[in-house]
Amino acid sequence: MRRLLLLASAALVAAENGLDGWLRYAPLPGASRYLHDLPSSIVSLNASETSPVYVAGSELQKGLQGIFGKQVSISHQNCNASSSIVVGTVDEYSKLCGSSAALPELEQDGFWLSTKGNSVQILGRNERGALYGAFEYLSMLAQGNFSQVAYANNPRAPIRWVNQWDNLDGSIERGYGGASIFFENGGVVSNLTRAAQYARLLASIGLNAVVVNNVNANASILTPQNIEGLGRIADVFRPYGVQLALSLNFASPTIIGGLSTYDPLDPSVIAWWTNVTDQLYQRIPDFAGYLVKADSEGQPGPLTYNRTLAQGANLFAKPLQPYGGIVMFRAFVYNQLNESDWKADRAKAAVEFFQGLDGQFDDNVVVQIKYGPIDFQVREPTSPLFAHLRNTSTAIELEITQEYLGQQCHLVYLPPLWKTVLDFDLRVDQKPSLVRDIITGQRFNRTLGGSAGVVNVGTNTTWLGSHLAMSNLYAYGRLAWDPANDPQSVLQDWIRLTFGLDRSVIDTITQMSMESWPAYENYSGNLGIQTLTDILYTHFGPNPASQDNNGWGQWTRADHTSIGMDRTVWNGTGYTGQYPPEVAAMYENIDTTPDNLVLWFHHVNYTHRLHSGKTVIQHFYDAHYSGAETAQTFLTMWESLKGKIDDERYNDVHFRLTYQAGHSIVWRDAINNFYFNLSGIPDEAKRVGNHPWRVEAESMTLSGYKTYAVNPFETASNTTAIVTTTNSTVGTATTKLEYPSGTYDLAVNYYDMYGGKSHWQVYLNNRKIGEWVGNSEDTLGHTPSIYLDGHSATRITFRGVKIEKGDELKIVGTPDGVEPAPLDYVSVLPEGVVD
Ligand code: GCV
Repeated sequence: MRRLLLLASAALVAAENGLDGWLRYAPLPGASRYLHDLPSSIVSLNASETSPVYVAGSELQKGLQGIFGKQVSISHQNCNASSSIVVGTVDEYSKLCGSSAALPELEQDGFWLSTKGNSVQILGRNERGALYGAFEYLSMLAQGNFSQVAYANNPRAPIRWVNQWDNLDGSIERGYGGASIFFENGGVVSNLTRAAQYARLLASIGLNAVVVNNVNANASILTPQNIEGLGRIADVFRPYGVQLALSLNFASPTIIGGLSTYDPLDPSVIAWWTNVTDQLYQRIPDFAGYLVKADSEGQPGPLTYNRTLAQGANLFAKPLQPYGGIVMFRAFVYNQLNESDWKADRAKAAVEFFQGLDGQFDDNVVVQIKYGPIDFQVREPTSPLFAHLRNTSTAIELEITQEYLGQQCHLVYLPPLWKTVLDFDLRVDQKPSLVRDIITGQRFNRTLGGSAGVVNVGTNTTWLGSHLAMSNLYAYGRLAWDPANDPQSVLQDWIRLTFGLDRSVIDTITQMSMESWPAYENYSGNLGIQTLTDILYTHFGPNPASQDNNGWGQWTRADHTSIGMDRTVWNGTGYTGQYPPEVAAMYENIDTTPDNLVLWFHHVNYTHRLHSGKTVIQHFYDAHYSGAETAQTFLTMWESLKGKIDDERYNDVHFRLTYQAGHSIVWRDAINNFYFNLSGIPDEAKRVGNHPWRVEAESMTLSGYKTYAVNPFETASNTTAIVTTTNSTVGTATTKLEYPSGTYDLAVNYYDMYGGKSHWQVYLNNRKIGEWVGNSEDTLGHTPSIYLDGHSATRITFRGVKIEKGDELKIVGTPDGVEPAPLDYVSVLPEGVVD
């Protein structure tokens, strides 16, 4: 019988910095009454300290201590002791403790968990399976779930990998949580404590390998000194059942090997890679394999020598094969294109490069495919390549790091986005063909397959740079284990483990998180047009024009009358024809294309009416207002939790949600201004370009400030901001406020660039009501921008300011470095107005 602890809200808890993630083992209020029902000893069936079974014993001990304050001893024999937790492999159990005949068949990494009274059995098919079982049991206890259970739990796929894009100098490509925990100054860091802690977190959600270096790989990762360093990382991973894998630079034989070629069929190249692989296995016997980005974005590959991508992949597969290693070969291969060619389409590239190669890859090659055909956009249709590789193993590549989705400065819970692809039915051969069944190997009878998640944790104690972003990592693991898992129920497990069992905490964070991806899509790129972020710079703030007039192929083809990519077969790029017939027919016809992807597949007038009844342009306007409005509510929802979450995490999250509320307005206005300017079609609700509660900085009385035409124009209200006249002049902007007397929120929109930390002060009738510093380069965890633009544009709000009609508002800006204390506008907001 399931017994779920219903708990009164926990009193204020001690400050937490996030380092333990969801493995806090926080005391369970009121749990003392269950103490006598708990096991009083642990039997871990392996006494070797580096074995996952040993670690499982220690975790169980730590968990019982933390959650219940109960001290429990560990032994390594006596497995039939009553009131104990026995943890080990099935084989070891049979050997030491008698028969395990009653157990169901387990698959690799699977486990059996049974709780009967105070006797608990956790048996893995292998050692890490036992550790996974221990973490599952602890997860139940930490959530106050004392159910009696007896079940087997097997992963749906063997590949449950994490990709880190860490560089040897310690920087991380698209990382927003600090520097690398693995590398610095060209080699492996000496202190690997964080690497071990990371492995612990990953193991607790069933993830089993980490590619530790960037796919844009530096060949010197393979020097003898670095192999030794990698060996040390593998040593700290091993007790958690986490294997190490490496990204390779295809041209390594020429870069560090002294060869004159990297042709994959050249015997000297084959010998070179065989030798490197042997060396790696000598130091790291459980080395997981290689990840290869070849012939993509300037990375070298087999095409240089007119060899196929399959020949390139097999070059690595062969030396790995005797050791059981795997090659993850990325399908992210494309060329620059010319937009004046109506039929050119980057989305077609992966299928064009790979479809003819199906069946030519060695069995230990897995083609790693990004969820959509472009690049981790806010919404993409499922990559059609999943339908083409029937005789090749595949894995889906997801991005936990929020490269195009707010870079951990916006709350965006990603699993609902991932599920649009995992649950998509490609209808291969007119049969059910869910992507999740393809990647797990079930649909095409492949033994390999699974998921790769780009995570990019760093040295920040929050790992990803934001406490709430950790739900994405947790959920990634749970979905890699079983892609049929439900995003909301996984999320709620994470909330209980991370923030406790208070009902209002669970409900509030659930609501915010589940609304976050739709909100982000609403205030960034709608209807399948892609994120509309600046694809030529930081991938963070708005810049719709950056999509077009370049060779990257992320085009919108927006002009004065129309927008969208025509990807039909009859009139466009022919991309729809890459899907199996039923799906192709759905997307080929605009009447059967869902609204949320209409601009991905069709080029239409702004006045085209959607299934919803709205025109495209009005949908843009409405969605942007609604998305930004929802983002304001995240902050107020979070504030309702004050006192229920420790101050350290409460304040940190509060800071980020405040930022998001402001930046969502920057997004809203930039995109709306851009398309209003382009189309000339007014907003039916008269909001766009009409801001009754704003005072433009350029219309204030200026001293030491001058006007500045912002580029892109749409990222400034009225296209203009003000900056100090020199980098050392203090600027003053003054105005009389002519609003009816009352209490308002006073919002100031400004630009916080890197390269300086300007200081602003706000006065009302010469009484200072607030001040702030432009230090987002330190606080946001991502590189903002050196310009006044949609990345640096931000807002600060002073709440509940009493204003009399005719009061004088003065803002004093002191520049710093190259940052000229830029200001865009002031909003005087009555309650409930978001302007
Ligand atoms: C690691 C996008 C990202 C790059 C990334 C690349 C890839 O283009 O912006 O930072 O490179 O994808 O996935 O290889």
